Amino acid sequence: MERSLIIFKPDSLNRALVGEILHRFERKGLKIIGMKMTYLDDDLLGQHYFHLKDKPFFPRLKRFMQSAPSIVAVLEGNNVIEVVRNLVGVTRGYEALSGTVRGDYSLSGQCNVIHASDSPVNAELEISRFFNHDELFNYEKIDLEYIYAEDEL
Ligand code: DAT
Ligand code: MG
Repeated sequence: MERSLIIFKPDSLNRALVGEILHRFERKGLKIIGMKMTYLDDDLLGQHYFHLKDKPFFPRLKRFMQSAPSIVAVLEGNNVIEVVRNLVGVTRGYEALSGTVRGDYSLSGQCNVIHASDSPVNAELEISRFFNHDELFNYEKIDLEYIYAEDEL
C-alpha cells in the first residue's frame, strides 16, 4: 500500500489546527501508521528542502520551520500521495482553492501549515529520513467483534 509523509508545520501547531487537518485525512479513509513531534534541526531541513537551498528565502524558511516543533506523520492508503496533495492544495495559501487545507487555512506562500510528499520516490526518501522502521505500525482496523462483545466481568 502506498505511503506519504506529512509534516504539520510550526504554524499549524501555533494556530491549533492539527486536529482539524488530521481529521480531514482520517475522514477520507487514510490510515495513520506513524506520528511524532520533533524539532527539525539544520541537518534535517537541509535535506528536506535541498531543492530550495540556494533560494534567497531559504534562511527565513528555516527560521520559520524551527520556530516551534513540528508533527511528522506517515499516512497510508490507495493512491495516498496524490490524494493528500489534492486535499492539501497548491503551495501558496493565497492561490490554493477553497476546500483544500492550504486554501482554507493559509494566506501565505511560506507559512502554509502542512507539507506532503509529492512523488513515490520522494515519499519513501522522506519517510526513511524522519522515521525508523520500528516507529511505523502495521495494524488492521479493529474487528467489530471487539466493539460489540459484552464486557467480561
Ligand atoms: P510544496 O510545499 O507545495 O511541495 P515546494 O516544495 O516548492 O512546495 O516548497 C517547499 C516549501 O518552501 C513551501 O511549502 C513553502 C516554502 N516556499 C516555497 N516557495 C517559497 C517562496 N517563494 N517564499 C517563501 N517560502 C517558499
Ligand atoms: Mg515540495
